[in-house]
Amino acid sequence: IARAAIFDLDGVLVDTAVHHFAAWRAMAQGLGFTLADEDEELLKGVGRMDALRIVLGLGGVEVSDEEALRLAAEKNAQYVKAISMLTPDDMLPGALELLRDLRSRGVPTALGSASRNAPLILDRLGIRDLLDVIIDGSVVSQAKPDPAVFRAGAEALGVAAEDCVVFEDAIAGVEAAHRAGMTAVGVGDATVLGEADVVIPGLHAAGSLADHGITFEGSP
Ligand code: G16
Ligand code: MG
Repeated sequence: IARAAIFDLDGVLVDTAVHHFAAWRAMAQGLGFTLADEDEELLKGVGRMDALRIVLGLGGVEVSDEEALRLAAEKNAQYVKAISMLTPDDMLPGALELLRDLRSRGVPTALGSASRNAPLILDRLGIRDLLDVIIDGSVVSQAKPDPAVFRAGAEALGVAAEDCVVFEDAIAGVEAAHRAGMTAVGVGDATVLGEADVVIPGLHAAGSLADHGITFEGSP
């Protein structure tokens, strides 16, 4: 029986992964190469500068540190433009319902995201108050698969790692959860997230977790 839930943001609560990838694609195009559809998985959950290095590596492009910062800023500007138009309707199916259900049952929740844009997104979606603790890329600099972001979430909630369940859509995030000593629920494609303890297609299917022995105990 778990005592806390930690949520990744991009790809779990909201479908911003598509905007991240569109911005990386545009950057690659500008540098003269094309990203393939399957490259997206490599970038999910990975911090901004690490993701940039991966993209440049895919294109075989080498740049100075200064140019790397400029490219990352340019990518981010396009991404921020896209997420500035998010509305509460852009939450993924079941996300709002699950957050509300956990809140009503007194189960503490945290955000564990690599993104430095998390506060903007939470405000656009209007769900900041449904998360007890917010750990994002501005709080923790080590990127997933480093477990730091999830450890910080558990610590701030005052819940032991083994009592936390992490919801993640990224391979790097599932690995981070396991390295933190937590249960990892993969959200998305079971063939991609095979390392997770359980995989559900989306948070709308969170009710089926009980069949896999994952339940939450709150203190209402
Ligand atoms: C997210 C995305 C990654 C992105 C990272 C950094 O992590 O999945 O693709 O590179 O944040 O985002 P930003 O450039 O906005 O700081 P998560 O952990 O929310 O999935
Ligand atoms: Mg994610």
